[in-house]
Amino acid sequence: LLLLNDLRQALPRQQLVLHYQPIMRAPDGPMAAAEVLIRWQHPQHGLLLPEAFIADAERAGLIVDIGNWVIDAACRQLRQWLDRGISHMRLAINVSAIQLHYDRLVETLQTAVARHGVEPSRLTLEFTESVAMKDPERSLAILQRLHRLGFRISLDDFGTGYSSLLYLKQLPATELKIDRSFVTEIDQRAHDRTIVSAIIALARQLQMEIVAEGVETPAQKQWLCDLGCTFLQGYLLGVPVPADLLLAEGHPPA
Ligand code: G
Ligand code: G
Ligand code: NA
Ligand code: MN
Repeated sequence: LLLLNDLRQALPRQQLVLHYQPIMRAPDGPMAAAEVLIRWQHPQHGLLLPEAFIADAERAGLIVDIGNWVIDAACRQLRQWLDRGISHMRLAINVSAIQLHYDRLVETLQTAVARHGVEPSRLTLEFTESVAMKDPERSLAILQRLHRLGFRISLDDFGTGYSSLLYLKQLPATELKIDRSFVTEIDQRAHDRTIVSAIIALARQLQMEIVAEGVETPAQKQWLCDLGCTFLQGYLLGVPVPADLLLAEGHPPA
């Protein structure tokens, strides 16, 4: 409850910050994009991860304002990278169910890309299956609108939700992200390899790119590449870092 009062002040007090985690082209780069991950620099509790406050933000009706800030701040950062000649840079932004059903999401996104002069195709919007399955008809209509405007659509945590394949077929997704629960033991369990291989086959047939998340070891990476994964994300390739460290020496190159 105490945190919730603080959370209301987090935006006006400029305590929210964005970290960026590289998404690398398999097997060895270059960086294709970065996922935008929000953090809260709390004056007493230090740097808080989203699991400490996003659910509260949703319940308290703060997630739309926070989400709008994320979109604008991410576009501003992208513009800075583009101005510095990092011409291939893209960002992936997480969008929660409440944001998707907020009637001005499309407008907010259009305003942000126009303000900062970035093409919509430089933004990938990450939705989970459960987000898309909440009011499926309406979600589909919004996603189709975003897709027509040129935004890229990614289905996050794929395989953990309960969307039907029929629904998947209609989704204008450009990308599937294989949930890290299928990656963690991929080098030990033939069963997990079978599932990942099936997801990749499905994505290929539907002409979607495949991002594996939670890649932590060289053995996991090797299996994912052998199975045909096109992009990799995880601590092995790069942890989430502030913007100025993403492209710094020792971190994945531009
Ligand atoms: O950053 P971390 O690695 O702890 O992310 C945990 C979860 O928080 C992820 O599921 C991610 O989708 C979610 N998340 C991170 N940043 C944002 C954000 O800007 N908006 C929303 N809605 N969720 C986010
Ligand atoms: O998919 P989603 O957006 O929910 O997940 C992003 C979350 O995954 C973030 O909290 C990020 O910090 C975390 N993450 C990124 N790479 C790794 C990894 O290699 N291992 C683990 N355990 N978590 C990771
Ligand atoms: Na995500
Ligand atoms: Mn995910």
